[in-house]
Amino acid sequence: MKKVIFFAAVLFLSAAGICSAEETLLLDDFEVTVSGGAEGTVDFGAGNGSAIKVIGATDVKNSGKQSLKVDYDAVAGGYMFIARGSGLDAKNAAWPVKPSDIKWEEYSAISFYLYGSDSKKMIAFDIKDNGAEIWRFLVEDNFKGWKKVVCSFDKFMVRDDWQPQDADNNLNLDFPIKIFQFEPLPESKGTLYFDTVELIKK
Ligand SMILES: [Ca+2]
Ligand SMILES: [Ca+2]
Repeated sequence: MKKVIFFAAVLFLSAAGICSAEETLLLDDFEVTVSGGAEGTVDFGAGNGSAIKVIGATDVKNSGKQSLKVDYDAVAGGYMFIARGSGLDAKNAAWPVKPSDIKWEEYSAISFYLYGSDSKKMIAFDIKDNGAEIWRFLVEDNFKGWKKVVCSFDKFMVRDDWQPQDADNNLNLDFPIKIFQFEPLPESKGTLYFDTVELIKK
């Protein structure tokens, strides 16, 4: 009997160890009434022939009550964006947690859940740093259903195709990060869901 209890205790402790091995901070769960435009809760749009529709989906979600559902048509030469964070054109698109309240030095990665469609197309995940410089992490949609995509800060590449006019362009990822955005890249068309954006402790 003692042996059984011992093994049970070992199992419990190792399970607890696995759980605490990855500490996370929930940055955004998309638990908002999704709207676009100047008063929007999500800053999204498309141009040069590409089109996008963004809504909250309660039927397909990873955490909370809903995810972000993105119907998109990304054509050659077109662009699109689905962004949340501080300082966006959409006034109500800030994360539930303030960027300046986060101890960024304690985290090594940002992650999100993607509900893939196995389209074999690429999706860009961009972050905007404290100097307005945009950094990019690329993900291939090569699976079906939910998957956690972990983007280590040291794996982001500075965007060389476009930067905002006020970007510091110092090739340094300056914290706090203020904004993240998704962009399904051309040419592709379909439906994706995003949920549960987190920071992962070192
Ligand atoms: Ca959610
Ligand atoms: Ca910078």
